Amino acid sequence: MSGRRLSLSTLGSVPASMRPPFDPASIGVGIVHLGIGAFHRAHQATFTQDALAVVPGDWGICGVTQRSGTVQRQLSPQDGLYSLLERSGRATRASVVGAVREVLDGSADPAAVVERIASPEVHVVTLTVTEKGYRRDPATGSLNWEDHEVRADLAGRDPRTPVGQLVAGIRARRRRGAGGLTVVSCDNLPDNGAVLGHLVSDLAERGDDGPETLDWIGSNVRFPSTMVDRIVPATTDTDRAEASGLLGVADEATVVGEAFRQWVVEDDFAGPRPGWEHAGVLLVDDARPWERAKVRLLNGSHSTLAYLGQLAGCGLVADALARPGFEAVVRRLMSDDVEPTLGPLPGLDLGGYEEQLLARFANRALRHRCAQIAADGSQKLPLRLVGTVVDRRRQGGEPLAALLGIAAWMRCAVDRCDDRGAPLALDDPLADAIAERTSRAAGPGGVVDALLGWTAMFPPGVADDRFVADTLAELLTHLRRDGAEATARHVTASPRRPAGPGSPGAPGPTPRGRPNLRKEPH
Ligand code: NAI
Ligand code: CS2
Repeated sequence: MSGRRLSLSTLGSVPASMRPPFDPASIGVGIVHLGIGAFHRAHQATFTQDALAVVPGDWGICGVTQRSGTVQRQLSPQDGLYSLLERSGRATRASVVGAVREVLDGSADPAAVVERIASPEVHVVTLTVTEKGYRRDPATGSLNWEDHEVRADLAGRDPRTPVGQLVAGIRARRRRGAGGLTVVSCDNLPDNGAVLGHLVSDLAERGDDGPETLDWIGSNVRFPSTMVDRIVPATTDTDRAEASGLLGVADEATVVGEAFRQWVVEDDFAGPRPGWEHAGVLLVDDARPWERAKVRLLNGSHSTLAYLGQLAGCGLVADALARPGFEAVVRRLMSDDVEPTLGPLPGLDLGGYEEQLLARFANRALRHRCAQIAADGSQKLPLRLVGTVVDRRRQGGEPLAALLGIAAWMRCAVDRCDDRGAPLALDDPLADAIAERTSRAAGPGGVVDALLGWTAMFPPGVADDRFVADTLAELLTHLRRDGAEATARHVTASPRRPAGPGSPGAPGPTPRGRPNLRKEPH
């Protein structure tokens, strides 16, 4: 390879079948994306590219990195161009995406981000800033006003938090008469549109022109909820080398994904939008049932596999799925624990969807690491597993598989070692708080009580449910003594409680419950 790099000037040397279906230089910016990480480039940007192939328009994307200049250094020398490597089994398909037209470094130049959001040519802002990027207090649903970045934005600096950037850009739009705006969260958060709208309104209200800005938001800004899905592992140097070989020019910004992708968006826009429906995007009245099903079935299973897999010494989630007993845990999680908590999903074949999920997890070509999925557990588990436990207990159920996923997280987060005693890193914004809360805990019961009483992860009342507390302590004891595979067998050999949706009785403070775990002779 000549050492040349992918760019508008070298795009002509890339195999024609891999090039974008339009001239990237011909499209103006109409979208700002906050959090231009791997997932945006493999998901929303590809849907936008495909929509532009059918309905041309100025829907180029201005991507904003939030915490480092790495992605800007990867994309800007390439005129925003990058390749997507779709991996399924032994086949890899490369294509160049030309929808990203500009990349800003939000930490180095926050004023430029605000200016872009405020420009009248921009009609849509999308976000993938990770669950932690919203800096939300789970106990109140509002911003975490103690967060040092939120406080710094409130003190009047050029904003560096996504919510701060949105509020500053919306304020400027109002002052300039730049027209309405649609803000689309594409993070794995149930009811992500309403969550983000609440945070934006909370912060806007605290400004000098709070009432006027709130009124303007109410009439001119929309926050549709979405469900987003495509498994996109972090890119490796091996991926970059493979992409460069396939393209014939160096690509520093390639991303990897499975062939499967799905995007469900509420049809609630303040103004114009790309013709996403022409790319297969589902525009619906209410995305919440879709997001709940996806976050609880896919992401709840993903996290459970990731933690059990880490304890069992598995590097890849595909390896974890192949470990004896782990697939049975995931199947029980989906069928017994999650399904009864899902509302009606007209037209969705749940059984087929679940089988498809298992096949997607088994796609070893993605090389999706357990450690990546296991990261940020304090932010992910409340949405992926704790909600399932709370709802199942309200129905009188015994969600053992979901509780095993939580217990496996506790083992990873607190003991920080696997079943062979090898160290496990804890990549979590609340790692210090977890250590602080559990450092003096006496035994598994002490660890469980210390964590269940932590409203940053567990809603009030969960700690009062002795079945939950006792089962978690029992599972943590098993995990420490017998390891992940043996504990998985315990759970899947335990009797299944048929209590279904609508069973009477909220859990409330129940008498000291005994977990329904079959005891194996030691
Ligand atoms: P990534 O690490 O490639 O990108 C994360 C982006 O979020 C970066 O731009 C980073 O600057 C920004 N960010 C991280 N922490 C932040 C904070 N505290 N404040 C503001 N910005 C912050 O990760 P990737 O793969 O792009 O995933 C991002 C999000 O997309 C996930 O957290 C999830 O919500 C969603 N998603 C990811 C999928 C995947 O398979 N990777 C699939 C479905 C949804
Ligand atoms: C994964 C998700 O890293 C993780 O937490 O569970 O990013 C998962 O790959 C996506 O939600 C799939 O759509």
